[in-house]
Amino acid sequence: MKILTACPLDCYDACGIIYEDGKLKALKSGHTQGFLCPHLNHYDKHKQIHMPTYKGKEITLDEALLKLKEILSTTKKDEILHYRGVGNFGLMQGVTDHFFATFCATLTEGSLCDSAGEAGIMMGRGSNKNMPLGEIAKSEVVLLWGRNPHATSSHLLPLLKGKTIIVIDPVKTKIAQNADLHIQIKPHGDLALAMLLSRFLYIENGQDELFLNAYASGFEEYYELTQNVRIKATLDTIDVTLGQIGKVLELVKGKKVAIVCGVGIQKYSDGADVLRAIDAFAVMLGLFGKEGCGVAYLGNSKENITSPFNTKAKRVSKVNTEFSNYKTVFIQGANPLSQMPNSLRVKESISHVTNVVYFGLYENETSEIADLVLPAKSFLHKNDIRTSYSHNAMMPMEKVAEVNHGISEYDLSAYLCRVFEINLESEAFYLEHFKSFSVQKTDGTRHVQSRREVPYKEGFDTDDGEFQFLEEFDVDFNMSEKLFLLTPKSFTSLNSQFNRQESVYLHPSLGFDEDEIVTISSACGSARLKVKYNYDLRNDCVLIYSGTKGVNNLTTSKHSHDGKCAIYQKNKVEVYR
Ligand SMILES: Nc1nc2c(c(=O)[nH]1)N[C@H]1C(S)=C(S)[C@@H](COP(=O)(O)OP(=O)(O)OC[C@H]3O[C@@H](n4cnc5c(=O)[nH]c(N)nc54)[C@H](O)[C@@H]3O)O[C@H]1N2
Ligand SMILES: Nc1nc2c(c(=O)[nH]1)N[C@H]1C(S)=C(S)[C@@H](COP(=O)(O)OP(=O)(O)OC[C@H]3O[C@@H](n4cnc5c(=O)[nH]c(N)nc54)[C@H](O)[C@@H]3O)O[C@H]1N2
Ligand code: SF4
Ligand SMILES: [Mo]
Repeated sequence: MKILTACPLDCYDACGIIYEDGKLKALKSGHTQGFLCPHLNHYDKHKQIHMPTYKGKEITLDEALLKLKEILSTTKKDEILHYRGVGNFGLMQGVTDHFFATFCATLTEGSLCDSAGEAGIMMGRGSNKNMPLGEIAKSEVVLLWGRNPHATSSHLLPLLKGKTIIVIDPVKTKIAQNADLHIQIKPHGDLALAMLLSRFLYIENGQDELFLNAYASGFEEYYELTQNVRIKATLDTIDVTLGQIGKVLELVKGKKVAIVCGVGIQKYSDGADVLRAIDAFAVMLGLFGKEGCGVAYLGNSKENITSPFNTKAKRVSKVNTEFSNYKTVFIQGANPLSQMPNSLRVKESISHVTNVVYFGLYENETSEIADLVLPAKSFLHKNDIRTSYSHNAMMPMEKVAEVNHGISEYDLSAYLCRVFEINLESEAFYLEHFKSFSVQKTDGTRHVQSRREVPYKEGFDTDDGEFQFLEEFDVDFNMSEKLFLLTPKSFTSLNSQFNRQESVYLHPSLGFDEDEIVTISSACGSARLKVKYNYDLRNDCVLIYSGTKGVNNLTTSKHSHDGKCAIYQKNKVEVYR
């Protein structure tokens, strides 16, 4: 029997999957194009937790639920924290928020991921409507600005064939190696580069005057602002040449251009300004509201969908959560001991919590320190539905089989709502609620209603319908002798899920031996890792992939200026034997 489902992972592609005879096969139609990535091709090889444990001892699920009830009823409500990540992107995952919010526990806000960039986009455009994959397919030029599609969006690759490719990335990624132009920029040089691109476009009279007069009339003032970027000194600092700027302009002028951005460019205090300045360059080129043109980032996957759950609650930041303020912390779909910034602070803070409850699929640093471990059911064994941040489909995720281990988020919430007398509708009610925000197309697929393939056709969503350019900026070049930390996504893992990396990647010219163990240190802490050579790196960079044990000993728990986002690449580092 064939059952249609979708990959649950936090990934740009949100692939359609067919479950048949115990096997996961990629949907042939649509962007999934018949192939999945290694994570899903080997999904069943990763050992999941089957038995609940309390203080390290296996217990039955019934005993675990009773224990959870006891923990929650003996903790003061303002000493309970619900910390939820996006290990699974299904919309039903939020049902636990309903229980905890109604129970008067504290929830989280902000993000470890994309919210600095999103804040910048919101300030400029008034909303964060994404350029979907289907539109990127129609463009002539694709400018990948800090996005590594071979690792994080492999279904973009077939769409790039035959197009002009420009890459701006401090790493000579696989896509950069085959690009028409690669600017191996110094990390954090993007704000200055985006402003200089707008400035030179204006000097060459290449701006889309018709578009600007209609939707972005502040462009002359913005041009004046860009004049504050000193050309020669800045280009030297960010390691970009005038020739490269000229080449970008030559390749994009008069073309259908998609600027495809990733999260690496906004892992800094001023991450919002970076995306806003890139948007501004796209605005100067008149790239909004037109077919095959636009800026793709992580859109809002829940745009045009209202939550059926009660989500009104006191909230604290996900980035620097003070766990020690709580007696009971319930962690769902996340591995904060590895993935939150400043791991040493996180470990210290969480060590004061009396009851750490971990609700997840895999053993990891967080399950290791948890008092109560509750195994979740995987996406194959529960009903859900998902949307995506890079396309507009709404995809049902039907249960493909029954298993007798683990518990779904809905069943756990139903249990808690029952014992604490909180109202909860049926699972089917909520799934129908989500579905009601979609329309079925003639080919049977569902799309989120009123989400546009080409957003901003009638102008922007700001108060006056016009794009709001940056009005001030602070190019914060950190000129210290220390090295930049790059901490991007690995091909082999999805953050801390699946096959995690164990090395630090360095350019051989830094003078360390391959396979030697080195110490990498920053203002926050240090990590000891084995060296692997990578000739594709600049020699002022140290690369440690997300999910590598110890990488977040090095990162700060400060927030971005806007968007309450983690800023993993803020700290510079040193390496020594
Ligand atoms: N295989 C795999 N896929 C994933 C994930 C995973 O862990 N593994 N994680 C998922 C998640 S949670 C997310 S948020 C997405 C993110 O996916 P991406 O947006 O692709 O994120 P990153 O890998 O962090 O960064 C992409 C590129 O930005 C570059 N970069 C870093 N710093 C800078 C800079 O200062 N300037 C410029 N111009 N470039 C820079 C890096 O070198 C890297 O090549 O991927 C999702 N998909
Ligand atoms: N150094 C560094 N740190 C980073 C990043 C970086 O690039 N570099 N990236 C940041 C980003 S962009 C992100 S999004 C975060 C991600 O950080 P986390 O949200 O902590 O993500 P994962 O490490 O993937 O852990 C997800 C967990 O969800 C659980 N899980 C999976 N499916 C289910 C399910 O159906 N139900 C339940 N209950 N649990 C499930 C799994 O057990 C898994 O351990 O990491 C951030 N941390
Ligand atoms: S590419 Fe992304 S969405 Fe597709 S199967 Fe892999 S992890 Fe899932
Ligand atoms: Mo992310």
